[in-house]
Amino acid sequence: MKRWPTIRFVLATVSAILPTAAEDFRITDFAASNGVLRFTATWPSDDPPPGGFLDLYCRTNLSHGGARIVHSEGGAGEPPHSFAVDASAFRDAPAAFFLLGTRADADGDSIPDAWELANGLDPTDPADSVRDDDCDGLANLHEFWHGTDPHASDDADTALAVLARSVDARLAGKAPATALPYFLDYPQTAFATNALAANPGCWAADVDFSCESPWNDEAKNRKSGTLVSPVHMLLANHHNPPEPGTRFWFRAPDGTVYARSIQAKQRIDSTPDTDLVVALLDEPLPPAIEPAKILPENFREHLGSGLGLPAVSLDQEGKILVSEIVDLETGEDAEEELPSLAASRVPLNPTRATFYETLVAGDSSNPKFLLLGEQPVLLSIHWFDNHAGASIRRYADLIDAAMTNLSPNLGYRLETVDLDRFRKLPSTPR
Ligand SMILES: [Ca+2]
Ligand SMILES: [Ca+2]
Ligand SMILES: [Ca+2]
Ligand SMILES: [Ca+2]
Repeated sequence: MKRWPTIRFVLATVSAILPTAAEDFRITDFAASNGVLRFTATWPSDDPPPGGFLDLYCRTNLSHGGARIVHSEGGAGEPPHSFAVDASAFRDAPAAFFLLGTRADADGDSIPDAWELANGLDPTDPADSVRDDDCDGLANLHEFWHGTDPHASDDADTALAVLARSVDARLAGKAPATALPYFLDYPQTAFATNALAANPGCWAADVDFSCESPWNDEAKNRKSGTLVSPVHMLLANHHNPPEPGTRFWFRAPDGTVYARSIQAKQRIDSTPDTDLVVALLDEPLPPAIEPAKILPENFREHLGSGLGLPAVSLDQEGKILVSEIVDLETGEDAEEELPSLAASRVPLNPTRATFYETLVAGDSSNPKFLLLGEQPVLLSIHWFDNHAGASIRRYADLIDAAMTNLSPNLGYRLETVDLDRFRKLPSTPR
């Protein structure tokens, strides 16, 4: 088992990140497990100011530069304050030094005063954080999060901006009441043979979501299967019960319906439990039903944590809902038995927020995607009231192994989208 590096905690400020001496940065409840470091910190003085920023930096050497923010929180209250830090960045170092800093945010718009002043925004006006001054698809708040320039639209060719615009451009001018439903007359009781007509007024009418089974299954529990190869489907394990013989229906963009049955299934066996099942179908689906693609392994070079990106998902009413990414792949939590999650929340962006709805009761097994142009990119296949489901990217190797095990001679694996055709994000955000 790998040893943890030596951990040291020191108090610092952002302007003087190298401290002269350790001060009263007191640590309690320190614990380390499954690659996550947790601790509670108290510190003297009135820092941070109410509503200000609290930043935790990490560096692996105190004698030269290179500290990076490992946790940052706007609107942070008085101490004590609890942290959970992904240890992957310093796991191979002999030592790790944590430094705590604060930044003021006078208007409480989640952008620090100093960054607003340095980038021509108004530190007394909260309205500027959701504006997109350079029309590149990234709100000023998102430009701050990702270290891009709020007054230069050359960020427009990053994957981050393309993913944001892919949703925002489609939402523009649409009314949720008529534009949320993906289908006309979505069946509430009958399944199977219904003809499902597409809603031409849907905000995402031109996007091919044929990978998702809109009729759910014969158990009528209103939950989806998501196709990831012509013969493999992903389901939530709590999707009761996706047993062999259970039928699912897929709809091609031209309206043709294809019925398939589960021939065999394999649960993704991991701790914490991912709640994922791979199902093998009795017959391949034709190319008209396009399997979902996933993020590539190097997605963080292009998207960082993905914070602020819009995500989309179908629900059991056949609507295409919008939520906001908190992280595309969070750390695992063995103590709370949570797997690595693709986590989202109510969008901060006011237009996106009108296309957000809370989950219909019992409707926890529907996939969540990013939208890259017209291409849905699968993030998770279920979500709950905390708006998080196991990250498919994180468990791709286990899913590939299950697909191979279920059909050894077919050679199918999860397919990824190519993000390397886009300009990468700055390497040192903020
Ligand atoms: Ca501010
Ligand atoms: Ca402001
Ligand atoms: Ca912008
Ligand atoms: Ca920009």
